[in-house]
Amino acid sequence: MYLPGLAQTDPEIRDLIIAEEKREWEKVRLIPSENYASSAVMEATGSVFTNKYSEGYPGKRYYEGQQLTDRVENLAIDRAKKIFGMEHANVQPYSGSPANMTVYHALLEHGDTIMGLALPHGGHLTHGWKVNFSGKSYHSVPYELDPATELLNYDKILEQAKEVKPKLIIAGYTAYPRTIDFAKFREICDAVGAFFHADISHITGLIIGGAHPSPFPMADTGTTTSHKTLRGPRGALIVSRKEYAEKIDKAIIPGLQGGPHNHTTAAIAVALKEASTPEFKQYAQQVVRNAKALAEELNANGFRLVSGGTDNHLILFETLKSKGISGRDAAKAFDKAGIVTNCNTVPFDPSSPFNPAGVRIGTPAITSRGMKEPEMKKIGKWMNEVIEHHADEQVLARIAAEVKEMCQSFPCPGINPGNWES
Ligand code: DSN
Repeated sequence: MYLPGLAQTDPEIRDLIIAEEKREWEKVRLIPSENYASSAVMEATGSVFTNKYSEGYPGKRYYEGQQLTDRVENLAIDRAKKIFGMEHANVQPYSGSPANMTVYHALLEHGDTIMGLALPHGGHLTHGWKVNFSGKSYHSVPYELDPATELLNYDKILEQAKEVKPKLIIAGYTAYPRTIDFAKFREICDAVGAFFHADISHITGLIIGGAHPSPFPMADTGTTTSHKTLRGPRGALIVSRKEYAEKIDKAIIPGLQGGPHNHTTAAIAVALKEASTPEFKQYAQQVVRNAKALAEELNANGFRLVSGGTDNHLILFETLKSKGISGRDAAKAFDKAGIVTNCNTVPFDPSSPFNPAGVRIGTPAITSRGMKEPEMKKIGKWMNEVIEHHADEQVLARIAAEVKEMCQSFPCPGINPGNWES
């Protein structure tokens, strides 16, 4: 019997878990922030370390019984420092937003000026967007992409930084398909005396695998979630220069959080170990090759790609003007056809973030299944067919069946269909 504890206690949740495993197996999952965690990561996440409280840090805890949690956390810290080449790591943030909050709390006073990319241009809520704590507690002056190229314009960012004199500048995005020149950000920060914070949540795996330049050790601080291209559990970590270590640690506890999630810490350690293998390097390179192949196919089918293409794991395309369908309606039609995406604003999009003009996709999850360029071509063609027949339920159902058929040949890490019948 699979999931025997749940079968006895809560069959309703057991059924939902199995149904979700089937959904993840049968669909082409293109949300660029999602992935498949390995069985090893899942085992650590579901382990008894969920039972232990351990406020504090290894060797300096408030509760006893930390012989093993200290070893787990030290392993995660050492692996994070080594893989990112930074002097300090804190592996306790509950997720990406608290990780960014911690950095600001450590380095800034409320009311200080910060500069991050505007949300509708691909920045994250916690990079100073007006409805978020980061835009409310700090004086946020977002920078934007260049309207002509839809790229970062480093000269403009420098000009703006000289004018507003931020205390901290954030580089790293959730919907930017191009390479980030982190060295330029270091220069800009040095020119105006600002802290340089890199939020590499989306591209961590690419950085580790050598498929995107690293901001380290140039950046003062860095945050990353652990569940995107890194393929770990839901969680996050912070790395920094040694001089900020104490401030960061104090900002986590007692500043913002209580007990760390030790089961997550264990799984982060596992993910970092997996990411330091040659196989992971190949994975990261293939993620980018797949994104480029998919972008090429979409381009050939008349999709307007923001910035014209991609250098990383992510593609953003406009649908409202170029295909006559809103991003939300397009994403809903893709989903019916077994292709899971999310609608997204595109730069200079006048529509609301809830009903934006574009769609965001990426290749981290499908690459974890072993899909390569030939599958990207098929997916691109299906996506075009979906848009052309978005109101035709029969066509969408036929494509969903074809997608499901293709997916059978590409096993998902962490999921074993043999379990479903037991
Ligand atoms: N929700 C994440 C993403 O999809 O990019 C960012 O936090």
